[in-house]
Amino acid sequence: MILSTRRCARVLQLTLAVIKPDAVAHPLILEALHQKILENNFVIVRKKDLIWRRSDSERFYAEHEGRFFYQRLVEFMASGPMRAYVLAREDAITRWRELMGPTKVYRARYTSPSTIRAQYGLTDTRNTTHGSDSEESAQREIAFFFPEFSIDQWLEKEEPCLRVGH
Ligand code: IDP
Repeated sequence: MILSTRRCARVLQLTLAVIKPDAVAHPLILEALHQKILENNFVIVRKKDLIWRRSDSERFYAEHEGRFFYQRLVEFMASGPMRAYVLAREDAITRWRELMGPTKVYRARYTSPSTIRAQYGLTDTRNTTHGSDSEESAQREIAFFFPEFSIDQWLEKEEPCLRVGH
């Protein structure tokens, strides 16, 4: 499995996590989300702040083209700075999605009030965070945000187990 390694006694998995423009716009929320990543024992493998062009937004969310929220979504995601992370830990993909909570903020508030989207989300579109939903999408999305990052090289050369918990 390309996104996991068993070398370090525990199985580490990579995921892409993104803090969306609505949350980056508020320094205290950005800081709270960064702390949440650390408190949940993710290794921050890579991190970058970036701003998308609309064309980036359209490419990333191409699967949603035609949905009623698509235009709103692509405009929003290109509306200001974002912060992207490559994160590693055991079950990173599931764990980050659990922390985010349901896509729709109203549902998150009702069913999972302690999740990120319930606590900080503004609307169903402005819902604070993105997280990959499978190993295949993590691989594709990491390459989209971090084209200079080689997963194979990271698995081969770096020793993430030494940094778990930092
Ligand atoms: P996810 O982000 O939880 O994986 P997706 O269904 O992949 O959910 O949707 C991508 C993004 O599109 C969401 O995070 C949200 O910003 C936006 N979105 C999804 N569904 C709706 C909706 O019903 N109304 C408005 N925006 C939506």
